[in-house]
Amino acid sequence: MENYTTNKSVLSWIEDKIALVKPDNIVWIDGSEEQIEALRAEGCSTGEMIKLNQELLPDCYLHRTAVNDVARVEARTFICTKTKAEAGPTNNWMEPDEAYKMLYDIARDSYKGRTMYMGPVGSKFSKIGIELTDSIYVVLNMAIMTRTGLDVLKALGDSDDWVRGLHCKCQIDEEKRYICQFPQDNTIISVNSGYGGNVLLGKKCFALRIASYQGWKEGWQAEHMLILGLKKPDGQLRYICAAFPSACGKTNLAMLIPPEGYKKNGYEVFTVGDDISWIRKGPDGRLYAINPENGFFGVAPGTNEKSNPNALAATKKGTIFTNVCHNLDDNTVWWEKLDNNPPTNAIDWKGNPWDGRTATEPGANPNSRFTAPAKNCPCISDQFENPDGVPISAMLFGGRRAKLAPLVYQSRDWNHGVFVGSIMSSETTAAAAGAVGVVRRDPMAMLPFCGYDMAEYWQHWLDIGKTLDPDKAPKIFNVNWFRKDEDGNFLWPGFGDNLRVLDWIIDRCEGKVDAVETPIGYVPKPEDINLEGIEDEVSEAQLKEILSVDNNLWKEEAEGIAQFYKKFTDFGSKIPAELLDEFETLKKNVQ
Ligand code: GTP
Ligand code: SPV
Ligand code: MN
Repeated sequence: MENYTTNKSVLSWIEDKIALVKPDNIVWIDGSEEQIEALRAEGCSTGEMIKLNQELLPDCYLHRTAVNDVARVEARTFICTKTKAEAGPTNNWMEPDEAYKMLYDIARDSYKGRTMYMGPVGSKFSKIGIELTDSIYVVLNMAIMTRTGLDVLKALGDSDDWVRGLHCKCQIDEEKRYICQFPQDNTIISVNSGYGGNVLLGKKCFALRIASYQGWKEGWQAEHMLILGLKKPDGQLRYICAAFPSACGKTNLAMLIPPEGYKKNGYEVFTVGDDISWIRKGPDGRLYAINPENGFFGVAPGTNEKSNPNALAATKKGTIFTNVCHNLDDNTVWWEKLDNNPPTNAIDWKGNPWDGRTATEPGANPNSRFTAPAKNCPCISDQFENPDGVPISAMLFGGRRAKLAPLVYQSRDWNHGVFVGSIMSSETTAAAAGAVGVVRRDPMAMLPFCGYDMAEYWQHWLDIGKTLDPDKAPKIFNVNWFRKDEDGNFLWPGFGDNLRVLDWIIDRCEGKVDAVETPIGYVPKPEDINLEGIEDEVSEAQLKEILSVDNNLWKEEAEGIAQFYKKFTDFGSKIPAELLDEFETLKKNVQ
């Protein structure tokens, strides 16, 4: 091991963990293509990975997780801070010593007969972590999702500022599945899962839960936000960050294809990130965002040539598919809404024979995913690797609300924007285990990902705002692509047509368009949302409806907000006074 690093904190932590889990073999991941190729071959020889048609899908593989292990497990995710108060009312909490003991008992000897893979992950500019795992699938995914390799160890030098990650796939026992974050020890331990967000420890565990805590201590922010660049006909680029809960449209918005008329006029969208933003103030006083990831772990179902051709193109090489349907006729993959030709000779995500003509169950799991290299994406931004990040003009919050929230509204100022983020709510999706379609509060889309007391997190947002010149601060908006009519049909076509809303948002940021003041903020005048050339007809009446604000519904909403805030006061958390003031204003406004 000393050949790779002489860093004492790294060596002693790893030696400790080797003594705990007792692997038969130990492999350092150096990030080389040869090593990755050898691991793919080994994964295929054991059946862990399935090699797909290499002519149609070069370097692409399929993996199926256990049927009870297909989504993040929020009920089994813990923030292990010294006190319960530090974790706040919205997180599960465990006392760190107790948690370590329980996790080490599960992890003890669990690598016997297995190989331990050790990969340093992270980027030059950002943060460094090392994940120990006994899963080739995890190694291959991490090699796509992060900048992995020995250069990272060199960059770390002798520092002990790195995140320790231990993953034990062990036996898949749901009752012993735990995803534990120890923000005060820069440590993550994940046991008894082999699925995405539970085990790719660089993603939600590090880049959001641990990083949000680091950002709080160090004066920056880790957010569940996409980053896109919007080029307008004037040739200038503006950047937008958007926080939507899991499976609520971040990847789709980040890779948006402008409607024909817009394209002709010179509009273009570039993707900087599709899931996570690290945000800090730049020397010019504006907020800048980087994407700490190197790939996309995207929802497969619903991705198609029309909804998101850029994401689809990104999956054509070097991609790992998880829990999709395997088409045996041509050894490719399929998922619901990929096209209208489901395979007839296939294996479904559970590993059973599947025929699209007669099937009554989906061929792909609703939370099946692709892990695709960011560089494959046809619209990847030329700023993707810029270590300084991109300057943010607007921040968007949004979720799935069938009735309440209008298509778009703008907050009155930063503090009101933070309030709008704090009261976000959305219907749950298949991205997390549990019921789907239930409305729940998900502040800033961070409910499952905030590594400390959410009330302190809101305070952190407000404190950042205080350091910003209001002229330079991003403007904050809320969007809702998911308003439905009485029959349950979406009232807004969404996808590429969302550019019509982004266009208004940028014009608002630049003071180029008026708006209507409502009790909840500023909404567009209907005539300022350009519907020219829209394919799925949106009538004037329909547009008026989705821009409308119903005071009665908002009065009901205020009760929901009061209940949610009460959770904090009951727990002993301190909701910032600014947010309580904003709440009073809202209640007065909707009277
Ligand atoms: P995570 O990776 O879980 O964080 O999800 P995400 O926020 O990146 O969501 P994604 O873009 O993958 O979209 C999830 C689902 O929402 C897919 O089924 C999409 O088809 C659907 N979706 C995305 N954008 C829109 C939209 O504008 N309108 C409608 N109606 N559906 C959308
Ligand atoms: C999400 O659930 O928000 C995801 C997928 O992006 S996972 O990596 O599983 O968290
Ligand atoms: Mn996500």
